[in-house]
Amino acid sequence: MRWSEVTPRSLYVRRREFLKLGAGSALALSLPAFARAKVEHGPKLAGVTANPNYALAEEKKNSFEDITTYNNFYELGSDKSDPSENAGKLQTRPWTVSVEGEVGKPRKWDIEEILKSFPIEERVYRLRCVEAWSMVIPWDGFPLADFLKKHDPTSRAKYVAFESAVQPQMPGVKGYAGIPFPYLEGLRIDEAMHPLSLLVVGLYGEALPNQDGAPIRLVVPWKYGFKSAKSIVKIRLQESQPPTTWNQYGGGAEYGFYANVNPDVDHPRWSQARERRIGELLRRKTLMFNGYSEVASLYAGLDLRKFY
Ligand SMILES: Nc1nc2c(c(=O)[nH]1)N[C@H]1C(S)=C(S)[C@@H](COP(=O)(O)O)O[C@H]1N2
Ligand SMILES: [Mo]
Repeated sequence: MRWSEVTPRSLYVRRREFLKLGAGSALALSLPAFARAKVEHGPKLAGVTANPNYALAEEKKNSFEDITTYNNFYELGSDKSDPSENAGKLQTRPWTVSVEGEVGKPRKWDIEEILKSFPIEERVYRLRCVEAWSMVIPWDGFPLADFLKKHDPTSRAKYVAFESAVQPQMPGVKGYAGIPFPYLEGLRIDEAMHPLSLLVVGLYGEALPNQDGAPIRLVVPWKYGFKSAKSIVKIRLQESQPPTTWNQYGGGAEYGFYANVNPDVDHPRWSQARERRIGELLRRKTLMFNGYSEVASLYAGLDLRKFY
């Protein structure tokens, strides 16, 4: 096995230090506490109720430390440990989320108004990154559908486009880090309205840490993690399919617009059949739709190889 296949998150975090020590993986594996990056806890969220329909009791949750120190957030850097180390570079107040396009009631929301207007529930979801690692995360948030309906979508609203923040002090947005910014994502309207689609404002009952996409992000658990845009500033309903960052990357040959988790459709450069749950050594099988088979009806009649 290669180092990257047996290396738990904690070793990536302080990998260079381990390499400097010349520690073999056996020694390194016995020292996880030493490897932890310092994690800042956010303020407790008030009035969060656990939604029993999404308790995912059969899965072991990843730790707060896993979820907040092993991240993808290119605006804060491209290594897994960069977002937590650079978390302070994202300014989350004041924060405005603008809802525009094909809606009867466009609106600019201050984040505090959003937090007051929607009851927050806890949902434990699997997250499957397109890079073939995964976690189980207790998110705090509210259905995207509830939020969108407040703006009276018109009959021409066929898609929803999401735009993430770009702030000049974010270290990843300065040069060209491999993808252009702002980070853009999109869903078809029926995907956005599906009860699983969540706007997330916290995890483990605490305000969302910056590295996980504070103050508000999307989580779409049956799709590869890159669909779940972080630190959202704009939501636009529109008639045409929006351009998205990763779908445009590589001329569209690597990452589809739909990007549903599918063990049968490999990425051009690696297999999607299995995944490494962060914190576990052996790979496990990836489940169709990441285990959320209730979304299958959204794609009836679509060739999931062509529209992956
Ligand atoms: N704005 C923005 N959103 C993003 C990303 C990003 O780089 N920028 N990375 C995506 C990817 S590839 C994944 S796997 C998830 C990771 O979320 P997490 O770090 O909270 O686990 O965020 C997604 N959302
Ligand atoms: Mo990802």
